[in-house]
Amino acid sequence: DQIIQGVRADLAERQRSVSLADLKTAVLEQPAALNALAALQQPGLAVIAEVKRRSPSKGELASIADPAALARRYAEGGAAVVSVLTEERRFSGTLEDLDAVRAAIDIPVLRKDFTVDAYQIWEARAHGADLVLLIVAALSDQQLADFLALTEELGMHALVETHTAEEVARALAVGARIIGVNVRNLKTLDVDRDVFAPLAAELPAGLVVVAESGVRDANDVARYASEGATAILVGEALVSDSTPAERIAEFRA
Ligand code: IGP
Repeated sequence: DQIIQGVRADLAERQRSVSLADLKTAVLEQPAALNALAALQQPGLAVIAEVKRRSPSKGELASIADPAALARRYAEGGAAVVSVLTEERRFSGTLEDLDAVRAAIDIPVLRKDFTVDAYQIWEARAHGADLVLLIVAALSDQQLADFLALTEELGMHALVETHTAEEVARALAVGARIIGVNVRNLKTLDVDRDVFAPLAAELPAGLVVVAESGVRDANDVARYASEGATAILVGEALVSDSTPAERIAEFRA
């Protein structure tokens, strides 16, 4: 659809300025990826705290002058992972934001983008990411399997995002170990928290189950946790809070 078209156009431009061979060289110079799976499996509810400047549904969420400072607050509050949106057209994210966050903290970092090409996985690792997002709805089974394999070859993990029972089945079939249920429908952008429970119920124990989107307060967190979430991914509520570290600590309590 439209989002993906924009992502592909921006990708084509980056591919013209930075070759895959250049990225592979940069990957060799990176320290090894941090173990995001282990970070997400620590006891208690894990929080993935997102650096998100704007969203297509709500427009500008916060003017984030210093993504590194925000990421440090997230880490202080006890986030397991910091997510950085790098999609430019809809979310005003950049790879510079990813670089700044990577340099600021020593916990795993998720490069959050619409992955449609292996180039983006090399790019994520070249910029220090430990985890990438794979959205099942945007990929064929073959792409999903190939991208997951490449992610693991590069020492990273993948957050495999679903929104329907069919997508959950596809995520399980490729052996995803970190499965997200996004309660936001990416076509209509509507948030429906009732989407989470029935899909979480399909997931075998032992996986990391991430409730994505629509977390407003501790009540939402408690509900997702009671429905089987072992982790939550929170953007808007944290970027628009004046004390994000305290808010994360409250979510984990
Ligand atoms: C965060 P929220 O409602 O807390 O700001 O949502 C996250 O779930 C959302 O940013 C997201 C997303 C995505 C963004 C989930 N999946 C895929 C872009 C692409």
